[in-house]
Amino acid sequence: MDAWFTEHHQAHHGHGELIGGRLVSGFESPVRAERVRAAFEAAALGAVRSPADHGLSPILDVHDAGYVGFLQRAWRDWQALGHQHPALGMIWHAGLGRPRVLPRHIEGQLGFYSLDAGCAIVAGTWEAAYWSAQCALSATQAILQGAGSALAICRPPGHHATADAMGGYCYLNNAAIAAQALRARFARVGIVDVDYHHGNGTQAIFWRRDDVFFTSLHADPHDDYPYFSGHADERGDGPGTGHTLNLPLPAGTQAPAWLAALEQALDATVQRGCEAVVVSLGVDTFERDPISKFKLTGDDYLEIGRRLRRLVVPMLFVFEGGYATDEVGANAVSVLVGYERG
Ligand code: SP5
Ligand code: ZN
Repeated sequence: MDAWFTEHHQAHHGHGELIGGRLVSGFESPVRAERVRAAFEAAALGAVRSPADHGLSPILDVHDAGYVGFLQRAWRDWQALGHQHPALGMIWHAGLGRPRVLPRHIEGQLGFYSLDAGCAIVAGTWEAAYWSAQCALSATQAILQGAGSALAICRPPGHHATADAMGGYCYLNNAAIAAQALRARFARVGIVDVDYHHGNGTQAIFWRRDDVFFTSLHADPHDDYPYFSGHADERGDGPGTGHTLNLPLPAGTQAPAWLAALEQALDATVQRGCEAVVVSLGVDTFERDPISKFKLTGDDYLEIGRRLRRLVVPMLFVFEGGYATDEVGANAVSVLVGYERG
């Protein structure tokens, strides 16, 4: 299995988020991707490659053109006001639900295009988000050309970004962009989201579609981010009804209950006839993750990889969350080792 990685991710850094009314330094830091790359190299699973430039077109197959344009020019517009500090989304949000009219002012646009206060924009945010998506697209290309598996070491992550809004450290939805691109060859694509948080952005993107099956194991939204989606009764709408499966789990969940839920997710993925699968690979389910409340251990990640082998279809791993910087590389790569070597 080869991996795709680029140092462009380093252009996005140094922002914080509002937690308890205070700006806290960012958990979503550049060292995370570096650790995954280093662990992948140490495991000698395959080559680490630089992504090709697949352009904007596959991004616009998933994302709203107005939103993408905003991401491209937001830092410039913000700087034009004389600001040096990061532009923080949602400081002027109009409330839940979609505002009707896009404001002209950059402050208003930051609110319009944000789901929450977890996404700041710095000078290199667009560069990093664009190349993160290109990593996913290059790994997708390998799958389309016949590879059995591939890893996209994406940073920033993607699964909280909707078609037209950023949220939860995510700007472009790498997993959704990959799944959409996989549709060029595979009639039915599955997305198995194992990040600690519900993949609300991915769910929203495929909510009304029956060609991409989305299933997610995550913290119960009664108790944890993203709070407003991920309940078990959310199953898709219209033609997409039954093509979303949410498996919320309580705080303190350990491997036996988590793996039992994974089996349900995999059963459903097989049952829907998915011909290729994208794994939204967050390892913030780890017992020592600083923002999460599940209790998976390092060894459990090997077992997750072994269980995924049951899906005998091409599998694309897209890196998402995981904030225990000392262990994030080993944990993510353990999933791949379990998958490749059993
Ligand atoms: C991709 C991804 O994993 N995004 C996660 C976004 C989570 N945002 C909310 C974080 C709230 C953390 N609150 C707990 C603080 C513990 N000191
Ligand atoms: Zn997460």
